[in-house]
Amino acid sequence: MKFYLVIFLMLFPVIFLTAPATASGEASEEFIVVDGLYKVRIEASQWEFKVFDMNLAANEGYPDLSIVGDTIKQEFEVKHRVEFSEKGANVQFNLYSRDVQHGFSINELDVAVAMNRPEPGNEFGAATSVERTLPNDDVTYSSFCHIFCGLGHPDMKVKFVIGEGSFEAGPYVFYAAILINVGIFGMTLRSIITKLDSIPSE
Ligand SMILES: [Cu+2]
Repeated sequence: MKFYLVIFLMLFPVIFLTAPATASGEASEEFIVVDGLYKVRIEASQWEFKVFDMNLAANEGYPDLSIVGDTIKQEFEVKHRVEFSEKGANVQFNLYSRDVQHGFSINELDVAVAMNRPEPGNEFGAATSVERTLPNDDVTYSSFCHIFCGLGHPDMKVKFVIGEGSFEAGPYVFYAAILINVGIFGMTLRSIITKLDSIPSE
């Protein structure tokens, strides 16, 4: 009994941290291309970029996401990682801020755009947009906010995977870290059980 209790207590934070990430109902990461053009809506707020597939939304009957409620909009939302499987296509970024001034940069595409702060009473600032041609390579680009917007500013990042994307060390580092943690967990568990065994049971 003690044994299972210890295991449960130690696994609790792991289960708790992992569950929301796997259970979220976000749209697919792969965006839809229409006539060689990806249309991306980005809403910046402190401190994240919300990314919406405008082509998918238009297909589903929502051509203007500015007038659509957050609940419906979530169906077209992707966070952190977007896939453009068609290399060499064009991409149009439509950028909106929901609070302070933010920036949107992709170094490799020569994009560095400032987003407008909303006027009092408005939900979004005036749109800024930029259009670029994607490369014909399998490559992954990172976008980030380049205008300091407060505490969480460094966390404002989205990855754009073009074609197959470039090699990413991230997942390997992640699994290596899990292996190390499992090792530490095993050793800790062993010493806890040894200690528990030395306590006389009721
Ligand atoms: Cu920022």
